[in-house]
Amino acid sequence: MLRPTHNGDRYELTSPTAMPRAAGFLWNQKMMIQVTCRGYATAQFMQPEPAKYAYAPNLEAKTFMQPEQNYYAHHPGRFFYIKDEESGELFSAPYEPVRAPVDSYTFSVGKSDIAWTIEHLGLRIELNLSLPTADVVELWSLRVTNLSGRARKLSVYPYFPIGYMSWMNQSGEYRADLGGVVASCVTPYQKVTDYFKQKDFKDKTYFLCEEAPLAWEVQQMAFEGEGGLHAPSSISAEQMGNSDARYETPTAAVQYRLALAADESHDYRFIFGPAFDDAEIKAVRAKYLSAAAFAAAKADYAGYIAGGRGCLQINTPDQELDNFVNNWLPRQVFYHGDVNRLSTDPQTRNYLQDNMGMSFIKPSVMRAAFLHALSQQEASGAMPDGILLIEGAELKYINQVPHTDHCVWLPVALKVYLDETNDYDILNEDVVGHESGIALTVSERVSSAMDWLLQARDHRGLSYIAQGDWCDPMNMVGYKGRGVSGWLTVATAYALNLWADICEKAGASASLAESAKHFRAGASAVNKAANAHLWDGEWFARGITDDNVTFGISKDVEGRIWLNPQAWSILGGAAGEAQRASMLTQVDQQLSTPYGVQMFAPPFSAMRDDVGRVTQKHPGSAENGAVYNHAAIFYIYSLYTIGESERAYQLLRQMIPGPDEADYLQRGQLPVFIPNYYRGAYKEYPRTAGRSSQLFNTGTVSWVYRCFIEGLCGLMGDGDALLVKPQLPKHWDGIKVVREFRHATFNVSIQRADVAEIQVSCDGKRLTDARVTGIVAGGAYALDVLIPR
Ligand code: CEZ
Repeated sequence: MLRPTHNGDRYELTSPTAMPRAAGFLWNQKMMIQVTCRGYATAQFMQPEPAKYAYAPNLEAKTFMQPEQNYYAHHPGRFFYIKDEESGELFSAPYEPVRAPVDSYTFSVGKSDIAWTIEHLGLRIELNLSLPTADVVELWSLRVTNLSGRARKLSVYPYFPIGYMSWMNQSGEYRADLGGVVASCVTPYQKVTDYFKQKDFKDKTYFLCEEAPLAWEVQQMAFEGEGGLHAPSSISAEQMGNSDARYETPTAAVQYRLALAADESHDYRFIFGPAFDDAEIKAVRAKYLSAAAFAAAKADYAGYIAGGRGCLQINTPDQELDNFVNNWLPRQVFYHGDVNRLSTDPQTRNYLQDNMGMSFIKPSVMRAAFLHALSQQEASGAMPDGILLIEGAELKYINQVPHTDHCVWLPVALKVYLDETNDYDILNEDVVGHESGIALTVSERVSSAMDWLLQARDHRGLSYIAQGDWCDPMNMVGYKGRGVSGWLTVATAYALNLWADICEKAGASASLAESAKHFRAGASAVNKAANAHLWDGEWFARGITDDNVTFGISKDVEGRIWLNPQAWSILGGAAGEAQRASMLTQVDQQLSTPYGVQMFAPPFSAMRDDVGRVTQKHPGSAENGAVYNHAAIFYIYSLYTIGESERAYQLLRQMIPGPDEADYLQRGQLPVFIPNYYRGAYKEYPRTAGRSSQLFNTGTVSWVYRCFIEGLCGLMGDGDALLVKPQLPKHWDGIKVVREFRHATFNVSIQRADVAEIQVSCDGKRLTDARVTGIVAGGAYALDVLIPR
């Protein structure tokens, strides 16, 4: 039912009903589209804020990409009806809206295209969606092949609903001069100032046909008639009625008559997207709407996606795992670092972690992003809630709510970059403040951010939370100005220690040595405070509210134990060995599920107004006790840092759907990305536990990649060396790895053997310790690594 194909380049699903929300996604620097196996689509483009060109049938609020998108009959999608003109039989590809059971069905997600092959009524329908690299336009091709061995008479109807564009002005018509349907609207507004902001918006949606159709419907009501979407009246009729839409909901549906001899096939091409005016539509047609232009655009786009290939190929006893890590994981890491979730003001923590992942793919992108983020640091040393990426961008939505954790992510992201590149020169780079105009070096700025964290603490030495920390919706713990975050406290210690490490490594200057001492001392004070006020006996508490109530502790009935304080107390050093042992046991007992580890448990069943809106989310969804993968990967990473390889690997594997069929069905997702969460509430709601959010925007993936590279394979940069410290799960005897590092290629074989400690040979020569030095760019090295049984 489900399998990787084309040497891992594609992933196929052969049922439209087994996992109805299974989807693939494509993006370029201006747009993204997620399409389900059944044909529903969610697309947005940047102008410069995210906008739509195919709308829901009712007015949609502007919002971020949602988890667990609700698809309904009139949801935007891309559909193709096929009618047998002789028998009157009807079906649609990929599957919606007719939902006719078909003879065979394949949904095939590629890295740079999404395709379907459907066979029914003696016909084969092949659909393909691709994007160009730099324009906002969907490239659709359709091939109809007659497999029936006799001549056939068909009608073929692409149907691309456009939806409710605007309450002010919307219309649509077939434009013979442009060769397709063009719908127009005025993006609704009320403030005069918005007129000036919006007057250059691409308020037209076009659907262009390479071959002129016989007839069309541009008015949604006329298209459906009394038959509804399953059997639209205009399709039951002999010929479509050539309607237009005049302040009526527009649609793009066209009709072709097609006579096919036995074994004959016919190709169609269509383009769909937004435009400002007719001239732009004409230009996009000339640029893309031909067989040759499609082929060229596809090749170019495939090259662009291949640019995000990553630095690791693994060959382990688990082929499904290899497939994900070698093919899909770096693609998702690249997506995040390349386009920052297509936002103009990414949350600072997201921006830093998404770019952190680029250290493994295109380190120069991470470098530039890091400097850019620092240029927006406030005079106090604080980092803003979001990073503005373009002139005129504004902090919106969640970025208008004060969160106190943003500084933490600076040394976290920087550490990954430095280990991967050894580019310590970045520390001396001048960064001019975007508002102040003052130039400070990177190390001065990071130090000032660390000092900000040190002072943003209460009399007990615990970190204020304001209206949120990493957990966005934890907005009422500290809104009165007193509440503190247990996670942020131990995370502050981690950040300070990391920065102290970096200062020490950077060495030479007396002032860096001084900073290292200062922040090391700070970290230890913070950890002391954490232990004095947050240790609950078997684990660390999540925080203390404005009214001095400690929560996330054994006596809580809901939200009793949270993952983040445990994970980061391991990383930051607050937890001693005995504490770690009891925390790990409690996490195993209270938070583990077959789909990964829950962010906390038990989930909240009702509002707790001294914690905040996180408690109002549905139990087991998102931050309310889901297997929230970002939190899970922090924990996994922390496990690798203390050599807990077994636990780490088990959880890492559980983050990827599969490999058995029951697991795929429960998650409902193809293993082509990691979603931001799987439903939790495993004890309370087992029926829905494990279900994927299908949301591919998540800070998780850069950490997952890091865990595979530095944790499992143990091939991590350290100064001018490559450190070799694999942590394979017990049931593996060995693996093979190709690791690109510092422009050299390492072919690594890792094997269990009768050795007491790790032994590394490089090109046949035994190394005295497990570090490869003297790496030459362009070189190729063979590493033989023996690890204890
Ligand atoms: O957004 C993510 C944030 O982008 O939630 C994470 C946070 O660390 C990321 O920076 C954990 O809270 O506002 C909400 O309630 C949303 O649910 C967001 O918290 C969440 C969304 O899933 C968006 O991707």
